[in-house]
Amino acid sequence: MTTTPAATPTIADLRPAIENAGQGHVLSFVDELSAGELEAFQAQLSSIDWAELPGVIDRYRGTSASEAAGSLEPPVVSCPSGTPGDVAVDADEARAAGLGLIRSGSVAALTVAGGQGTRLGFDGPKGTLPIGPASGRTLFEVFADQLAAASAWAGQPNPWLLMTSPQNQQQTQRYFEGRNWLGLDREQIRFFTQGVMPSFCPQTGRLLLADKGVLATNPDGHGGVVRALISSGELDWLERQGVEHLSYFQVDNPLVPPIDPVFLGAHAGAGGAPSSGQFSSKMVAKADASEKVGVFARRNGRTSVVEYSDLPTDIAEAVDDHGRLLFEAGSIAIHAASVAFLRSIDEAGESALPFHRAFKKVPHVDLESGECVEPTEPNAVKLERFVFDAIPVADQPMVMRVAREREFAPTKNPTGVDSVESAKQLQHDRAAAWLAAHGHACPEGCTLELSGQAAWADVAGIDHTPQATPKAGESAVL
Ligand code: UD2
Repeated sequence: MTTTPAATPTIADLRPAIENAGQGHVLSFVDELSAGELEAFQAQLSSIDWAELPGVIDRYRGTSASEAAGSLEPPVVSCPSGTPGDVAVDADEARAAGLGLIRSGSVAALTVAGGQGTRLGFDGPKGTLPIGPASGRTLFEVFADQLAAASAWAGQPNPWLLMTSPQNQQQTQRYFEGRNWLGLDREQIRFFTQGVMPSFCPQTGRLLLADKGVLATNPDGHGGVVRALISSGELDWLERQGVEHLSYFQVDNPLVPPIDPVFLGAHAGAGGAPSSGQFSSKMVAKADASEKVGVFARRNGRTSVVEYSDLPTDIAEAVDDHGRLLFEAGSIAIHAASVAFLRSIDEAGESALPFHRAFKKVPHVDLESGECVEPTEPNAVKLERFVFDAIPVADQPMVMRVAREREFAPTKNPTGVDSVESAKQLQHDRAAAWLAAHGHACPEGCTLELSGQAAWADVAGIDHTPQATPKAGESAVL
């Protein structure tokens, strides 16, 4: 049976709601649009919640760009490797429980991949960036290979959900199609697209036009993942499949274990971990006070992440009696979340996931002249949600310490700190350490990388023999 798609509302249908929201000016040029432009504009306008918009704009029009840090205390940290001061977690018990969840199909991986490679000078979705130091594999391929190994071990395909943005949705999907789904089952991979928020003028609260028939918008942040999972029907789908937990990670970290049994087991409360199984996170000790990662802290008794740009320097630099940073618990943006918790977060709406605002330069159409204006100063408010704002809403959110050199290689810049170069070096270093742990030295001048199988075996605690024993000067995928 075929169904007729609901017709997009026309400008005449939309006009009353837009005018009631005080935004009638966005229709100033509709008479000049071609049929195609008009159709696209109508689709964009009908995706906006015009009833909710005036309230949101009023709440976020203020001029302060950073949120108050409030009174902060260090968080409770759990640790499977026994760091003094942390809550000890039995790694073997946690791993066994996590493997059980993976084998029973209760776990899906979730990558937030809405970002472009622009900051890296790379033209395309960030996940399509070549990153493997020995293989040249892309970020997506590195994750896919580990998921393939985990699925082969589990005897069933653990789903992989990828959140794209309207900007990179088509390109991302075409990339996977063109590469035979990176060796995974087609059915295993599920794309969904995040929403956008319109940019507005902080003085007048008016929306800006990027073109005569296009609102200026931006992706609604990785916190948009909760709404997008629901509006796309993916959360319903996960529930139907019996998936209970999502293993969440960012697209820009080639060292992340996409599915980590110890972490997932501890998240579910195994091994003595203090966790309600709603929302858990990994942390590494910050490299130094100025490292650009959010920190875990207790604010009004609730565990939270304070983004680095909102953390006052004196707090970032404060040390304890041993000279250790008081707020050393850096967020590496790896989380586990239960499907049920994400649904409850969406129901709580803005009180659970508030917007964060940024003041940006947004080119726009001048309403008088119809010309495009390139601002020289920030002229617009952009709103985004952050997924880590869900943490204080959870009953007993776990923060687990992990080894930076095994799990964190952020790829933000073309060279220098947190760059493509450093991410390649860190992957090599990790592979060399793994080779040494398997009784082989790393010969002079080698470039090494862990295969998906070796990386999965490592986190799953399974024996794995190196696929190759490299010779001096060689590149090898172990
Ligand atoms: C993020 C964290 C920072 C630290 C760091 C670790 C925030 C605000 N900061 O910094 O505390 O944990 O990562 O590397 O999260 N994304 C989307 N849609 C969006 C926006 C972002 O999918 O609308 C994805 C993006 O593709 C990437 C990730 O979210 O995978 C991180 O986004 P970012 O680059 O804005 O955050 P960053 O690196 O400044």
